[in-house]
Amino acid sequence: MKKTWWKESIIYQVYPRSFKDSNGDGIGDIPGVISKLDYIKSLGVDIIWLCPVYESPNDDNGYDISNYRAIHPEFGTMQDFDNLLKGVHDRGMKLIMDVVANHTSDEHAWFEESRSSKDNPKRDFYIWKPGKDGTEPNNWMSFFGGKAWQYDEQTEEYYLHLFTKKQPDLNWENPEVRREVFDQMKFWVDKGVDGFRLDVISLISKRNYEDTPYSEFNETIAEVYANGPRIHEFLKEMNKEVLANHDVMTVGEGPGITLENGLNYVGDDREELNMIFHFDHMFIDHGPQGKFDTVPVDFIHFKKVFGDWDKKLGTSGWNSIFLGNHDFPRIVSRFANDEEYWEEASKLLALMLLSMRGTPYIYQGDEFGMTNVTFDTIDDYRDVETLNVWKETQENSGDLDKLMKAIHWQGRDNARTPVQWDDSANAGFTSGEPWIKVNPNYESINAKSQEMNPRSVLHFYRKMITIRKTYPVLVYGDFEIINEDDASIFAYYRQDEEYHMLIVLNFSSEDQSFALEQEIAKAELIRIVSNYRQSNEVENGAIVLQPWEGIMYKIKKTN
Ligand code: ISL
Ligand code: CA
Repeated sequence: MKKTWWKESIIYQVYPRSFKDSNGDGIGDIPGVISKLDYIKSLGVDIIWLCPVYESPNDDNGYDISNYRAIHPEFGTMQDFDNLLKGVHDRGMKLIMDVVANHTSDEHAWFEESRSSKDNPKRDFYIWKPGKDGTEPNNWMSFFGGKAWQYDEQTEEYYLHLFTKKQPDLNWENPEVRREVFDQMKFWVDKGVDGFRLDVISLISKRNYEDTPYSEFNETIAEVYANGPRIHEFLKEMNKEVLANHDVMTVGEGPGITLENGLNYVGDDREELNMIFHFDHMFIDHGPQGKFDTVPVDFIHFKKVFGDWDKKLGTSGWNSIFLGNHDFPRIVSRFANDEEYWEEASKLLALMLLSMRGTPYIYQGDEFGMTNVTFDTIDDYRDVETLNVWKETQENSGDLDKLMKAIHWQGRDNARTPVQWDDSANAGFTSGEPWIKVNPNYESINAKSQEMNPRSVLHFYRKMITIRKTYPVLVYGDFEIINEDDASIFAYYRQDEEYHMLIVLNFSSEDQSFALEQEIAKAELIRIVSNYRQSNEVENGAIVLQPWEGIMYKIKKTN
């Protein structure tokens, strides 16, 4: 297996709008990120993934770009960006940009031209179709509710938007579109950025528009919207035009990428992407009607997702390990326990995230256990997806109480409340009125108080990061799940020529006994780390794990 820096790195994701406000307008900004670079560095992470900071009308918080080469004034100036990049590099870290190239904003100059007339030279930059029998060209649905087609009066045709109607999809079939996208990427590479996170890159090549049948949305993504016929051709072209000859990394966001086709995106011999984010564990609690139709997480399936993907990508490609981001609930609330065992459970997830094969991604605030939020009224929510589904449900006289519960579980704003820096007003995020309310638990959960407590979640993350850097087996070593059918314990080995590690994680609020395999029971086990002050000893070949306890052992090799 080839060794490289991005396999050995730990990535920290910054959603700048919610990170740190420097000027009191209530919106996080680039100078705010700069002011926290020492903090980020102190975690021990290597790379910062910066969510979009480009010019945008903010229909989808910057994932609707109106100018790829300009910084949104609410985030600062290009000079601020250059200072940020320098600050990151001066501290020995790297920075990757978020590229949103499946679609632009409808306020991008290209779209304004494109929609102006059928013979405008930019017409073909987007996907325009005449209606069929007086209605949409086909039955495609938007990821954010409603039809994926918007009728435009001016030229009496429909344009495609897989996300909101203010996010028209670019037509990648047009070589000029590809050239423009690659050119703006080169612009950032020339500035010295170290790579890209590519938004919904699995969707850029479209299938034919006539009759693509679909059934249930999540399954439909893979078969209808993602993995289109020219996807690999486009990615190879991007690689050749932008990435080759630069030491930059890529991670492609891949809704619809499956176990069967994942390696086609990241295989060593493919010259496409370095890593992808697949969604098999992110959609795990989505019911037949999608994310707001929540079903319980099937824990055995959850483990299997990690096992299966490692088998596919672990050695002939590379995996990324993440449990959440700006689109999903807070990880401790979703996969663990944010009440009685909040502290243990937050640490347990750190232990898991940083002991698997693949590049780990930490989302801002997770490093000190930020949780979901439960606002009582829809007026406190900001996310376009949440607001759309609310409106739709209202119009259809649906059950709004039920929906509110689902929003509390699944809404994207769970991850977007401001980072809780301290226990002062607005959690130290802003001196003004924050664009979205702070989670009321900031007085007990915040970075400052944990900084002062050596046993905190925050310090545990630092410890785990140090451990990952100390034992390369945690990066490259084989990953093997031990007890696939155990409904409470996630246990696995990491192993190479030098080391043999055992990780046991109790994902339940009860004591659980874990029986060691015979060979292992005979060996000497050295405890490297645990999230409890006091752990039980191995007795009669078994360990009794306390609620949400996680332990990593080094198994002494005997010859
Ligand atoms: O959160 C989701 C919907 O419930 C995901 O399916 C999400 O839409 C998908 O992961 C794509 O996300 C990315 O592209 C979107 C943007 O809104 C997200 O913030 C971004 O991460 C459109 O650009
Ligand atoms: Ca600001």
